[in-house]
Amino acid sequence: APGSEWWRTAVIYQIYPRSFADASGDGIGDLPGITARLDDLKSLGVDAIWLSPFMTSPQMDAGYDVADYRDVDPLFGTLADFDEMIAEAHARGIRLIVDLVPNHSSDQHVWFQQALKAAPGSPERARYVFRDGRGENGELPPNNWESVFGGGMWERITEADGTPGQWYLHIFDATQPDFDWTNEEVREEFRSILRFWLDRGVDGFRVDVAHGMVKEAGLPDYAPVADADSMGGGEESVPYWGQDGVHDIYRDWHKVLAEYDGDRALCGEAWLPTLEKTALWVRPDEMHQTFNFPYLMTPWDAEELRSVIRESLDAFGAVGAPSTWVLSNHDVIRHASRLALTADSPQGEGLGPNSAGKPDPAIGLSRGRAATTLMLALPGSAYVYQGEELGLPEAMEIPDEFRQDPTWFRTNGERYGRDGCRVPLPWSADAPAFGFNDTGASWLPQPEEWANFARETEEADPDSTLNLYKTLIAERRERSLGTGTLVWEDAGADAVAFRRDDLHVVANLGDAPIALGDGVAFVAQSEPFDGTALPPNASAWFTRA
Ligand code: TEU
Repeated sequence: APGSEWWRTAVIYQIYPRSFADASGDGIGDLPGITARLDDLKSLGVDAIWLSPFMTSPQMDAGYDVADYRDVDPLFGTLADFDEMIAEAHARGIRLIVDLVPNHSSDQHVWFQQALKAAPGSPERARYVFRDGRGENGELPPNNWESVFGGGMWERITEADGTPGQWYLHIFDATQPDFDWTNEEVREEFRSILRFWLDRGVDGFRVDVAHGMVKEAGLPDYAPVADADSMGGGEESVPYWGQDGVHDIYRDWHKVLAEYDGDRALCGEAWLPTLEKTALWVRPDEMHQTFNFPYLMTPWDAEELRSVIRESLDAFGAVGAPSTWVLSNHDVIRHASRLALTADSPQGEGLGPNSAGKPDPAIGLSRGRAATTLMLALPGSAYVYQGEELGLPEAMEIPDEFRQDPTWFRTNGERYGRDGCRVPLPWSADAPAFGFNDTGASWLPQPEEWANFARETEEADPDSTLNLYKTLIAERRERSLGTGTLVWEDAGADAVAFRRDDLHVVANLGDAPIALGDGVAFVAQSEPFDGTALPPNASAWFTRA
């Protein structure tokens, strides 16, 4: 039976568990910490939670390196804690989708440990991508691919590891060996893992690196073009991204989810260069939605923003899928900082305490609020990353000794890495670790000025970012803005302006105020302003008498 298709309009809140709330007091967030804060998410008004990895892991990439797909890492709690968390979320009408990491496992996964010891050509090795090297003695890697995290994409097995000689493939860190998704045993194992969590009541999965699971046959050499960004080389085809074979896997998974109550969703994480390619992920028998990264990547520019919104609605609409909207996540510079950078990649290259690209915090916060005010008026589903509802900026002065992102290590600090968007949340201004726990421990140091962004402080301030998000989410629900279409309006070259029934939405991306005309009754303003001239770096929702 068809379900409610709740994901089509949902506001989905991403929890990065190590940094959300820490009930145990060890400085790392956990599942009981989440359970204790569910009322705060209820009052924010979100429909669902996407929970980043919590499964058993040596944490070499913050849990995106899973050693056991059927258990909770002791850092975060137990399966019983998980069951309690999901029951309490459901009791509040909040759905839960969990992060699934199928492209690669941890090198500590029992299958990989067996593969290391097994012989070349064995069924154990066939679950991963093992190859002989090139050169006279196989001393050169099988091809020239470079890891997304920096350095090579291959590691050679030594005597100490197991049966020496061959190389294994890892798109990310060396501790994250890629599975071979042409292997039926791998496919069967993941169907079983899906069912394990579906049986526990999860409402769906966010599928990590959905675009990387299948590699081009023969693993041909490929070097990204010089100006390639993280989307993988622009328009050209990349032998490890977006290969046709991935679609079979999604069709297969779609069927597994449909065995349940028709209300479970797959959301693919696919960094693809165009919206047309992105929309192929969500054909009717594949994923239910996919992150709109072209939208996230759009700089603070009215014309570019108008066209990415138009193209998103067209591309997803053509396959009958909702568009998604996303501005921040645990891999990119928080949008309250990113939107004030002149030109940069969203992933921290060129950032850092002494970087010339250091954003102006006040402009960043204004633009961040304006961008969200625009986003939450769009039809489709929207993702909110923990802390953006507080207006948190990127933490840009993390001392080296605290850093944990493998990109920092693999590039010898050349890439500033993603730790700056992963700092534990501030809940109360005056408590130890700003109320993240009651011991004061914190795996990354929290900037002092975060006292001003504490949840409790913002609760009490009607003009806070938190109260703006609450208003926007409540009005969005009330007015059913998640469904339907938008009508474009003309408010000048520097504006993004449209109408949703009688609600007018205008964002000002220029340097001069925009006159909104007569009879304006505001429903929401990204920041308070007098009169009916919309200042630069602000957005508003209003009706007209
Ligand atoms: O990210 C996949 C990905 O391709 C990028 O976002 C990547 O993190 C970035 O280019 C690195 O600079 C997913 C997860 O979201 C990320 O946290 C994991 O590290 C990665 O997969 C590996 O599992």
